[in-house]
Amino acid sequence: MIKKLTSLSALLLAFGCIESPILKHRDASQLRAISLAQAAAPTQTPTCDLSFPTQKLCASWEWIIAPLDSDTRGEARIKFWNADTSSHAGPYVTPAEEVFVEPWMTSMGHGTRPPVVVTPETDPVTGAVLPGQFLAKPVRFIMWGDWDIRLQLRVNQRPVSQAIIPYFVP
Ligand SMILES: [Cu+2]
Repeated sequence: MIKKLTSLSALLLAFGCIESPILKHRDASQLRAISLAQAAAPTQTPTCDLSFPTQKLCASWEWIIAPLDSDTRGEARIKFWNADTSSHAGPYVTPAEEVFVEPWMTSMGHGTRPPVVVTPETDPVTGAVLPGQFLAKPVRFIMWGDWDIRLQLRVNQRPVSQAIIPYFVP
C-alpha cells in the first residue's frame, strides 16, 4: 500500500510540472489572481520530490552517473530535508533511520547485484560529514527495462518508510 501510494506520488510529481495551472489559465484576470495569491502567501509550499510523511521528510535523488545499460555502475546523490521547514535547496537533515537503496524490477520480482552501498557524503576539503547528504553506489541494473529504485528508511534492517524512483534502462 505504501509502495503504491509513493509510486503514485512520484508519478504525479514527474508529470505534475507539465500541467502548470498558469499555462492552463490564459485569462489575464486569472493570471493576476494567481500572482496576487502567490505574493500574499508568506511562505511557499516546500517542494517534495520524494515524500516520507511519517518522518516529515522530503528527499531528492540526483544521478551523478546514470546507468544507460545493464553494465554501468551508477552513482547517485540523495538529500533529505524537513518537509515543513526546509526545501530542495536545504538545509538538509540526516534521518534518524538508516538510509537504504534497493533497485527492484517489479514486473519480474527481482533485485540486482551487487547491493547498493549508501554512505554519508563528506566535504571534499575538510572531510566533514555533510548532514542529510548521501552517496549511493554502485547502482547497477542487471537487465534492461523498467525498474523501481526503492529508497527506504530502515530501523533494525526493517523498512519503515519508502519512496519509489521509477527508472528505465534502455
Ligand atoms: Cu528482470
